[in-house]
Amino acid sequence: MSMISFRAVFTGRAVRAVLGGLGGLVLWMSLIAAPAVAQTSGAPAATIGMTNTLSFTKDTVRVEVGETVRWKNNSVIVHTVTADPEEATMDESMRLPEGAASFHSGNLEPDETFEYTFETPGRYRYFCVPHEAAMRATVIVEPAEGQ
Ligand SMILES: [Cu+2]
Repeated sequence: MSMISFRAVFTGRAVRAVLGGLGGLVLWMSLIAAPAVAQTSGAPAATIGMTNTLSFTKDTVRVEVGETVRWKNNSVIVHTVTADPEEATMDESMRLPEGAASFHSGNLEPDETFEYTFETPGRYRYFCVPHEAAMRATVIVEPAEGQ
């Protein structure tokens, strides 16, 4: 056996060993993760962070009617998730689709989360009350599959 073919065989075995190990790890992780998924039957379709640099981590997310978006304050300052004309001081900071309900998280302290389930399709432009001029983003809600 030449050195080259020996190496190829050895490498093949090493790769299989690593893949086998990964397979076990993935299986183990899926076993660990399964109960958590089952507990939160309304698991969010999208998760958006809120940062120290006054931004939402995703400018735009797309979900379907009936799906939930979760926001998490990953920063050390208070933020809100707001699409409520009563809270807005600028016309351009928010927009709701026709017939859609408004929403407002109230103040979210560091590490707090807010979830909202969208029941009306359309484009939602929302903002953070303390940082209204800078901190805005969009959720696009599409009709549920089959509608
Ligand atoms: Cu903010």
